[in-house]
Amino acid sequence: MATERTLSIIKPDATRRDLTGKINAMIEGAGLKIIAQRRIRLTREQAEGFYDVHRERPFFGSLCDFMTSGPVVVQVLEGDDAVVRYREVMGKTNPAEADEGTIRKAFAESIEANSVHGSDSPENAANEIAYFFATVDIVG
Ligand code: RTP
Ligand code: MG
Repeated sequence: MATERTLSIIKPDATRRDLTGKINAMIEGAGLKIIAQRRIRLTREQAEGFYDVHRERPFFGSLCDFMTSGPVVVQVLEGDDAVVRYREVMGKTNPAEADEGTIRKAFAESIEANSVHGSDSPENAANEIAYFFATVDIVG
């Protein structure tokens, strides 16, 4: 198994309900180390840039509205197969389809307000981590 890093975002629906600690406990309980973390308010430009791959999707505008509606917590997670492992811990995009024990099953409000983001490949993880963190601020 390869040690990997992935980018996590605790989304505004979760920070609004003060779920950061509970979500972090699930992340750490799954064997993933939180090696960088910052609470920020995304600008419209940052949200649109981050979700640029979804620009043509019908939900793009609504997604950027949601992601700028409150604070988010951006994090770098490290562990064995971190990209896939974290997506397992997150659960399916639509919480109605998410497995028991996953973050989205426990906390997500809807397919959009689904509490967490996780990178979907090691390549995207590297780009997404660099979008929010300087190398010096990641302490593995
Ligand atoms: P994420 O990127 O946030 O980790 O989630 P994901 O891979 O499971 O889902 P993705 O297809 O990449 O979609 C990104 C985010 O857009 C919102 N979404 N809304 N209204 C809709 O049908 C819809 N579909 C997706 C969700 O917030 C999703 O996480
Ligand atoms: Mg995605």
